[in-house]
Amino acid sequence: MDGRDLVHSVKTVGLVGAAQRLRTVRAAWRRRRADAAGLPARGAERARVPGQVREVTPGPGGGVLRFGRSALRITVAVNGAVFWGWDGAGPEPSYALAGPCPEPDPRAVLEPDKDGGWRVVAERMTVVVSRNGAVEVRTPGGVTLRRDLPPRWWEPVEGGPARWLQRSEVPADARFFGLGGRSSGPRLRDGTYRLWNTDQGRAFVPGDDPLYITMPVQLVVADAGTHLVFHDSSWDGTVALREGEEGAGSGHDRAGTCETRMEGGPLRCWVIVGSPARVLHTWAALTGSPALPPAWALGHHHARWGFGSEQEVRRIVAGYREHGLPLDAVHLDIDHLDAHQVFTVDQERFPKLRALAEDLRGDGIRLVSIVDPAVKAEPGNAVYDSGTAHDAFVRDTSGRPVRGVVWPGEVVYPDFTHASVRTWWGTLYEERLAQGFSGFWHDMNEPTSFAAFGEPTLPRSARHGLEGRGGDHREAHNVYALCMARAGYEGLRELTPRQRPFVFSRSGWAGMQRYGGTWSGDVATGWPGLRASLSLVMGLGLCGVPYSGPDVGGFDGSPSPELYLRWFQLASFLPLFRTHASLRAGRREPWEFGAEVLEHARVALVERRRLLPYFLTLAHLARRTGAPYVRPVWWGSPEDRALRDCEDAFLLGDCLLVAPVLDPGTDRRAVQLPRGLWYDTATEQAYEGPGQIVVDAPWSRVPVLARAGAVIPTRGADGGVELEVWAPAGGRTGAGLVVPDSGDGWEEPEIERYVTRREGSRVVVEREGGSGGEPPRPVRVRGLGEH
Ligand code: NBV
Repeated sequence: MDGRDLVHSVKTVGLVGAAQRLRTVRAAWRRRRADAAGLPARGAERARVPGQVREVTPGPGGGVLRFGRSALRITVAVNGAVFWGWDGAGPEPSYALAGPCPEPDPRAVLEPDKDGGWRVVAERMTVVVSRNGAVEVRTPGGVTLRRDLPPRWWEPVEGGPARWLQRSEVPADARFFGLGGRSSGPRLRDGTYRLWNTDQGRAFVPGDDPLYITMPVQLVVADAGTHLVFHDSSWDGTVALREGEEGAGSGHDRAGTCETRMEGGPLRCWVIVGSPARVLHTWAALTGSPALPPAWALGHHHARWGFGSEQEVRRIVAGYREHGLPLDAVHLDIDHLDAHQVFTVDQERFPKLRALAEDLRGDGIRLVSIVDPAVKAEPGNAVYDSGTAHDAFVRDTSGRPVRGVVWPGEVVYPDFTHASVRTWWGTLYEERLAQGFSGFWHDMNEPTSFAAFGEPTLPRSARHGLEGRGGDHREAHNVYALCMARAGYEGLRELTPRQRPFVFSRSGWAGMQRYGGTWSGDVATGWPGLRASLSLVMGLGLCGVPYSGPDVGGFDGSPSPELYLRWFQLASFLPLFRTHASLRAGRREPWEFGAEVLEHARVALVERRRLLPYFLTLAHLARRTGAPYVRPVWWGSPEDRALRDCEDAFLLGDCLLVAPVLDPGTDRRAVQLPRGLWYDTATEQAYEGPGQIVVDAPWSRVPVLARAGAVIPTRGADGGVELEVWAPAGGRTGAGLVVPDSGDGWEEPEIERYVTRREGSRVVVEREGGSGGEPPRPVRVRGLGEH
């Protein structure tokens, strides 16, 4: 590190100096004072339960049941999802829903049940309400998937939001997944999970909870069926989960339990029942199709905190080129900004950013810019001045803009829960586009404010627009980043209407997939961090956010060559494949870990590029069906308990099963196979599932298995799409989809469907609906040696 680097590192990494430290103390005091004045103590509370049912009014898709002390509205929607809300709550307004609430299903009717209860019979489930307000979701065959006990509220006697508790039971064999991005999943074991988006302020390890993205979305998988439940309230809360236990021999089952507690907001929820694929499809219909990333965003990204200068960017990019390592995007962190102000380039160190962007573009590399929400509170700062003119910043109860502390020092925060503020913010990306940036990386948007003590966020009493309804930060906090993502995404749609925006955001909430993806944030360097980064991607996928990935190598340390390589290999099969470097993290380029790592990293990068058409197909399918690219191995057979408990492998689409190496010193590993025939793609050896196999996992690769009959679009030597076909098992057929897209526009490529079958020792591949049946693409058949 030379002198310049040292100065630079103090500026960017060390943050600090006494002045900044003092600011964080002041900010913490300010937050405490603001809340003391702006949020009266709750005082005495009155507890309430619904009481007995008194009157029932059937309506379209369900109806309203009036109890002694509450009312329950139930509606089955045409898409098969069921909504219910207590105390008259309807499904709108909602930050999660993509648009107006779907129409009720006229076939679903409310009818009397036994013991004075009522029920609504829908196509995929029956909802039974007991006379004292317990709500049970059953399969059409009558098996219980979830039983919500009568809820309980605590209302401040002096008025104000009611806290509530919903206790639920699920089958003894059920497993819980979801709740946003959790470090200790994907299977959520017994424990209490907080619903409050949080920057831990340091690199996180498994067990750290909560993290940047929390959402009250659970996917519950049991023998009897799979269901998703979403409590549509953005308030702070907790979810306490306890898996059940099946009675051995003659013993009784103990049900699994889930206790959802919220500090406020309506007690309302959506439940979706069906196969995992159907559930995610309906969830996407409700909360919005995942945004389609531009093709380049499915390549390899490299981020660095502290490039420090244009020359350094060019040096690193040249390193990738010289070592034959494909690179598709470079992410510039806060240090390319002047005094770390948002939307203002540091002219001294990046005087010719536009030229740099053009040169990189010529080499097929895009530039991605970090965007933090906080705006330096300094008259003369153009963004601050225009935000002030737009009345864009969050205010306290006495009307003063709320101040926090982040990189630039004292900052103010745009109130993205205002449509007009989103529109204003969206226009600011024009400056970034003019600098040549193609994509946007939203950071620090939990939102984070450094504080010497207490919570690192805005005061809970801070006022927000909440789409004209008005409210405070207790309700707006969890949707802050979601609304920022919307501002960025919609702004880019206006500014570059012909291009698919690329926005990914550290924080978010249910529905964030409409605007883009996310990444792991600051995962700790170490083997546990590697595991946590897979947990995040899988958990988020099951909450409807299909595009994410880790920061290879983790945030805070120097990974061993083995750890770096294994992380690299895992990430090369995840939707966002990003390596991250910083002055804190030390060496990070593949050539810094020795010749062996370099060679294996190159193989992983080349394979990623070869699989690009497959990733693009998965991106299109995610948009159309809500299915994540990365799926748990039980995706197609949730009733297989061994698969349900398998957390160290995943399906990449329908065709591939990836078994990453998550532990040091591994050169062989066990893989739990779903049913069917699978080929080890390295050896072409075939294995019959279901069951466990052991396969080689040398440093050179992680095990990847292909499903017999799979048709996988790959990139040929000439850049065109070729089909890699894995021989179907004798007497069986196979199939695959190709969505040919290599761009960043809105054209809707026609989906190509291929079918394949065995004819003796030959494998025949035909395009469905195509002329003459023959596929118009080169075909490479694999896996024939084994049968
Ligand atoms: O902008 C600096 C970092 C960034 O490199 C990282 O990827 C983000 O997750 N950012 C967090 C702020 C770090 C605060 C310590």
